[in-house]
Amino acid sequence: MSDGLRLSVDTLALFPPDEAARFTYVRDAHAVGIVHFGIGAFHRAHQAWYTDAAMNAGDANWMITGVSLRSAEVAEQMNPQQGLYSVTERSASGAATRIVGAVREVLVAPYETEAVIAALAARSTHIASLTITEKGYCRKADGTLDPELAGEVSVYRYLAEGLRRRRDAGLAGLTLLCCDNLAQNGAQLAQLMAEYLERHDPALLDWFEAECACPSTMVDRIVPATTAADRLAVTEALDGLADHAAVMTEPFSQWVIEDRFAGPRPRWEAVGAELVADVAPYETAKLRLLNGAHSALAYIGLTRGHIYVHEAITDAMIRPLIASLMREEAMPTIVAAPGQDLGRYADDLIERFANPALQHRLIQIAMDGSQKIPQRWLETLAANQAIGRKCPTLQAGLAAWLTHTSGANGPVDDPMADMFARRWSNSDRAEMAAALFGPQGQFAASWTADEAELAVIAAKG
Ligand code: CS2
Repeated sequence: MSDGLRLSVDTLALFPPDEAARFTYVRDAHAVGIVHFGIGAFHRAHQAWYTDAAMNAGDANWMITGVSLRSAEVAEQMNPQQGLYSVTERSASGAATRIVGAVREVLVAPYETEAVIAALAARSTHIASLTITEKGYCRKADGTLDPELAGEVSVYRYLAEGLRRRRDAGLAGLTLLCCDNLAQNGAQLAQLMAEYLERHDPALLDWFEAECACPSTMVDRIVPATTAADRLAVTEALDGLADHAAVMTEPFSQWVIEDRFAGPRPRWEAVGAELVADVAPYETAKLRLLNGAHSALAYIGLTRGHIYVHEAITDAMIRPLIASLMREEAMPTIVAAPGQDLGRYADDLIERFANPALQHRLIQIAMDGSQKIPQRWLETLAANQAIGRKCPTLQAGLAAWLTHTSGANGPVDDPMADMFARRWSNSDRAEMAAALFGPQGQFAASWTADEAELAVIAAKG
């Protein structure tokens, strides 16, 4: 990208304070209230966007310190812009770009460990939120903590040190807010954090359990990876200013949060979030319908030569499969909350997937399948199995995923990629299907296929 004039606090003056185009609060007047791990495009288009709206509506002291766990890329994009970035909502009827001011700075944890811990231990901080993707939680197949993976470089280490410092300083605990697509994500984070502390700092465990809270959340907004062409379009929308941290998204967004915080929180409910007593029905519906359908579109769509979600959903062979996955296989496994209309949700999802302006690549969704499939598909399969019902579409999905793990769609981007490659080098499809979904298989803790199902998964693709 050229080094033309760039979005920053100085160039912001080009935009009159108009809520539609930019935030209107005075950033320097606000303290940091949130430390966020995993400051990728999704966080910027979702939680940071809600928090920005809350401050715009008069809420105070909820600036965000972003933390990257590994790469310096986002820090390099955002820090020269003092954390400013734009969110562009795209649909068939057009695009709207708005500048968000809620992020103060981005720290790169491996190089700025002390600054990360100090941010967690600051008096003004009340929330540590996370979008570190499924693999960031370092879980074994049975959902417990993998102590080796969690050892040195995981999020747990920073959280544990930050919490210890708070306790030692006599400060209040934090709310740890998991915003990743895991089932019962708050309860999982609480359990994994407790397992980590048992090993590394057992004396902190009681304090953690008494003083901190891990509410569950359902987060929803489709955010494709930003491309060079997107950045050029944003430069035009920003009257010639370049935004190296620009994010693209759909107009839709939803955030359902369990209202169980350890301390203060932003008034997110004033800007569209839903604070509820029980997130489970929303979270389960989102994982099994939206994310479940997404993964099926990805693996089946890729095997049929598609590149984008909106192409796959209009494929006359795929569309009815996605409808049946949602309506016949996933929906009957979910007990809706009062007022939650699952049929309408499924219809709306088909429309959202068909948004031609999003350019959402199937290969982006296809990554990390080993981490996603248990809560997106295997829980649905297990629930149906318990009442003796078969799931032909999910079986077709598993067959397509099996094909994907062989490298048929290009390099396999997955923490289990090495294991897949090793096994594929001396196994046929039937052996692979059994190694993954048979009684002794990799995913047996979530769901086990019977002989007939194994044959279907092995035969297709
Ligand atoms: C997608 C999700 O990449 C994926 O696996 O299924 O990121 C999805 O776009 C979001 O969860 C939508 O809220």
